[in-house]
Amino acid sequence: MYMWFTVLAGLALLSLPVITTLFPYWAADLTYILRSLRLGVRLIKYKKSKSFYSILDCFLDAAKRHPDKIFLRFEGRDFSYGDVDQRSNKVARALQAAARLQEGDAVALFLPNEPSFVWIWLGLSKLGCPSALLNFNIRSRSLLHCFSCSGAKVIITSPELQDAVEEVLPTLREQGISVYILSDSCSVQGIQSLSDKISKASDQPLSRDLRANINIKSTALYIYTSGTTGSPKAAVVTHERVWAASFIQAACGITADDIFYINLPLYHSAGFLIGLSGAIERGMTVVLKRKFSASQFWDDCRKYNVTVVQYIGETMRYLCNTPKRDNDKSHKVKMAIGNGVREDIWSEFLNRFGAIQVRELYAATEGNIGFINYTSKIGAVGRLNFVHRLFFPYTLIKFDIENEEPVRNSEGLCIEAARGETGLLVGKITKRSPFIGYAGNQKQNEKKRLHNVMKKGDMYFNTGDLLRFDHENFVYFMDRVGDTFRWKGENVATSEVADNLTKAHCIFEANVYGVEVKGHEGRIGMAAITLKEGEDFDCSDVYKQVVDNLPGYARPRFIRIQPCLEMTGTFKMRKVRLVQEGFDPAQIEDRLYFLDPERKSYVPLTEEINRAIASKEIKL
Ligand SMILES: *[C@@H]1O[C@H](CO)[C@@H](O)[C@H](O)[C@H]1NC(C)=O
Ligand SMILES: *[C@@H]1O[C@H](CO)[C@@H](O)[C@H](O)[C@H]1NC(C)=O
Ligand SMILES: *[C@H]1O[C@H](CO)[C@@H](O)[C@H](O)[C@H]1NC(C)=O
Repeated sequence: MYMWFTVLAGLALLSLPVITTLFPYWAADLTYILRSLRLGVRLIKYKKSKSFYSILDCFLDAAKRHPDKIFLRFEGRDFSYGDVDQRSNKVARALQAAARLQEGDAVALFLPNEPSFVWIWLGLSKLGCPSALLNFNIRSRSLLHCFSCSGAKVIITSPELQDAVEEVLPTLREQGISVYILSDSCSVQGIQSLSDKISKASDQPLSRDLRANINIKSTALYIYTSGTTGSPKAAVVTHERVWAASFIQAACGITADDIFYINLPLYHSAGFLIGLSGAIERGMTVVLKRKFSASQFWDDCRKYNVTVVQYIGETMRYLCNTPKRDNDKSHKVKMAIGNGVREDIWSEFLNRFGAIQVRELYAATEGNIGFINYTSKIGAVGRLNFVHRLFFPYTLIKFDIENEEPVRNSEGLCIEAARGETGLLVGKITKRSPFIGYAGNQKQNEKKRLHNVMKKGDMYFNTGDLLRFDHENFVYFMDRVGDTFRWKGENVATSEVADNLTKAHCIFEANVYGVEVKGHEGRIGMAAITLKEGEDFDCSDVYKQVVDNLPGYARPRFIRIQPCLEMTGTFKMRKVRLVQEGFDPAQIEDRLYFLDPERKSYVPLTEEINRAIASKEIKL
């Protein structure tokens, strides 16, 4: 394989001008292929090696190599690699003694984004215990649900989350769960202090024998899906998956000298796997934030000489919405890694903050397929690449939006979508690209598997995402299945409509969805929006924007103005409640508008209009 590529590279160099004209992206393709191959070879080495080399071992090596190098910078305090190593030894010893943890016992972390998150996870790894990374925003039943999915018998929390834990404490105690809190003492019965035990414990290294049975297929973490639709599920993340995600920084060309800014929650795969684990893999310095702050973002980058930042969902839009400043372009940030940025914001971001390479990724925590946009194509989430496809076979199949299932031919097999056509992304489940699934949720696991896709008897992972491949091999994310809706027999991609809406000068954010109307097939377009500061809703401008750019069936007939949009912890918009609430002015306190083609404008949605819609006097 390697030799073959050397030959290919040689040929390419010989005929550089020709190749560049014919294949404008060849250099980026080749760099990426070579980097990926190198990383692939490393992963194979880890898989084959007798004593398994985990991300923890990688951290220990880094701590040995450069104990004094700063690993974490947080709110004015610095923690070196050596320091974090010792702290995690103390954690491991304290928990070993107090909770009698054994290799393989899962432990739930219910912690804010603080450095202690990192050394507690490392300490648990030293005992061979997987961590379940609970979202610190969840409460009560949702918290119990997520906790019990992981099968953990121990939960570790911090004083600022004590109230949330106390709320579910009776149930935890009934189930015999041990609860530890990061404080020196705790007077609540059923919650044990942990900080005092950690400070008393020895910082001597722990024996590798404690985790002798961990291998590349063992569970390293439980990471929860964001729950944009329904309750969160615990995705099982194996050590193999941790490695694969940790390589993303390397694949993007990030080095040990870079400084990485983590402003995303550590309980999510972007912050934890791509950010933190990737930083350990590189042996670099991380600037950790308690939470994302648009107003502090660039000042932090300047203060700490940050070179790589992460973004997710709407955060890039928030950065673009901050007041313009003279020093917008003075910083050392050269790369942004993330996912979910829309085309308009991407361009605005580059204009405003300078030539930053944006590495838009497409991947799901539990999925078996991912893309990186490693060229400089605005809007694309990645590129088709035959090597990638050879190792990780995937395809786009035709999808029936109305019935929410793949289209099948007379033999019962799925049909590949044409180039340029939107289809459902499915990844073949193989030994190399397994689907590990969710903890304790066989029904959900089965729902994500598709059988008889290209051949009888094959099996694919259903990503639930609609993508499009263009003729130049660029990959575009279109929508989530379930977000796209049908109206008048046409499919409406909500993300496209939202992009068009935010072009109107008064609209800041738009969350587009389809709502049912009595007596009509399908769902009609509706948008919940927020307005830019100091702007009022401009009925005729928004009307013009919508009518000039969107076909009739895709135009949001209803607009709901909200003070803020409901987001998940990872800055994705929630739609479920909005869809349920529909457009009844008697039920909704927010201002509602209706697109009135006769008045050529949006008009306030009155009871009268609502009645006329119900009685079909107004035709939709
Ligand atoms: C950032 O870089 C400048 C110039 O290279 C250096 O003087 C400064 O000390 C650095 N700041 C930090 C926080 O490392
Ligand atoms: C606006 O909608 C049209 C039609 O769906 C689409 O082709 C176009 O890409 C959208 N514009 C933006 C900026 O997304
Ligand atoms: C994708 O395109 C943008 C456009 O600027 C580019 O800057 C970026 O580097 C590309 N993304 C990736 C992943 O390389």
